[in-house]
Amino acid sequence: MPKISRRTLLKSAAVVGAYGAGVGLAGRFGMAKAAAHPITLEAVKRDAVIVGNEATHSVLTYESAGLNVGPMPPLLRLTRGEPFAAQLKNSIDEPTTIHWHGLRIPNAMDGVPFLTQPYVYTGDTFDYAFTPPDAGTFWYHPHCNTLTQMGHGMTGVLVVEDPDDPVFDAEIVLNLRDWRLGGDGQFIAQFKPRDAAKSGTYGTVRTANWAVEPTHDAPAGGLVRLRLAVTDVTRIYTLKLVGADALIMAIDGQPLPVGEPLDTAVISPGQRLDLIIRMPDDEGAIVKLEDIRPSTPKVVANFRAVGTSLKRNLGDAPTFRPNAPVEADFSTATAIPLVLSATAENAAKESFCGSLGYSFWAINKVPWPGDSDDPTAPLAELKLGQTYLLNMENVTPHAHPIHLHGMNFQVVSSSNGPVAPLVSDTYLIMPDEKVQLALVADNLGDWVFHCHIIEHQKTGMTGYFRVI
Ligand SMILES: [Cu+2]
Repeated sequence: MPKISRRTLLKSAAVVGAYGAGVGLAGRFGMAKAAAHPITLEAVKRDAVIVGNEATHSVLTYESAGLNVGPMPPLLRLTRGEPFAAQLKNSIDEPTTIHWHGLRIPNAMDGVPFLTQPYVYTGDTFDYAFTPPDAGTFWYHPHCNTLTQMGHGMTGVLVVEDPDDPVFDAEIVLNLRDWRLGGDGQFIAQFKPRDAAKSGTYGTVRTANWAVEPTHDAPAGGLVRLRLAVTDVTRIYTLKLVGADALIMAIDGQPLPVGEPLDTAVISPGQRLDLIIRMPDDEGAIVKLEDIRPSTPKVVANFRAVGTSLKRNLGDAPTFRPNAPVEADFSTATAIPLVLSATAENAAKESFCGSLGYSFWAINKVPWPGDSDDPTAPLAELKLGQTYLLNMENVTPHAHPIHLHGMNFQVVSSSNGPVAPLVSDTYLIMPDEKVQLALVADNLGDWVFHCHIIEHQKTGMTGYFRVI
């Protein structure tokens, strides 16, 4: 990480005018109407106990008065259609920003250095303000030196409530992530180049809400809404629930038309899952949420039935109000080929936003050179309101959770078999898979499109679309 000088600040300030086609253009999503009372999210470095009794040094997190429960970034609760405002205060020793993952908000609020906003330097602030158009489970994280900043803790869950959300007997929100810690509880190297060139470098300690195998109490015989967000930089989970039945109600914040019985669910970095669990009737019974990928089950979290059974029926769980559909016009759609590949290994350009020093991956043969004030050309220029078909092909032997900022797509078809017409912002494309995603370019600006295995993102598997 190079030192950032004030001279660089002035240089980057000079190109502020180029940022954010969203500035002054309300678009269909609108800027926040009346200013909401802003919360403060202060990026801080501190000690925190993650595993055992010893404090881990150099943990990075967000602090917000009255909202934190422990050292984890606070769970933010917004309301669909109501203005939200947060002032980022940077108290860590390098630049940062906040990206609001999965929220369809104006480009100027998207938090990507150079493409949508300037760096927020140490000691500086940045005011985010927007009105979330969709309800669901989302999350937030930096988009600067992300492997370090996210790897050291800066990943928080964000819930957008709908005033019409059905009420359940309990709600539990879990932030699923790993840590790269050595036996002494201190951070070890965040990645290994040979792993970055494969499926990524896995954490050594798994947590849910920054706790190893936590147990949460829930009413016996009750219906519990479980919101899960995978905020890890690498790990893909295959989740299974042992000891209770559950319905999948929403994927990536988007409600399903009807709840689907949970068998196993694959959920990758960037993705979210909303479940309704029917807790056992017997007081003290334990339900286990397990990760069975690749084979030996690992406990992610436990849920303990407490009290006298409420005797609910899972079949009575009400569905959620849908978010806006992707209104694709297939008759006028333009196809955009997107080939995800490895690239000839070479050194990446130095980047203020943290280069890993390698380039292993590419989209359409172009490895992202790193965040800079001279980025590569967009993957494509999209016309506002037009429908596009992203014909994405993974010619690598690894899975990639590909994330699009600012807009949703609809899954149309896959070479791997029948697909549900899911609406999402993140698609886990498997090795050798070809998938077709329909996208309506309904939000102006430059929108990043990248793999959410952060080592892949940072070593080339990144690009952006420009909506004009
Ligand atoms: Cu990837």
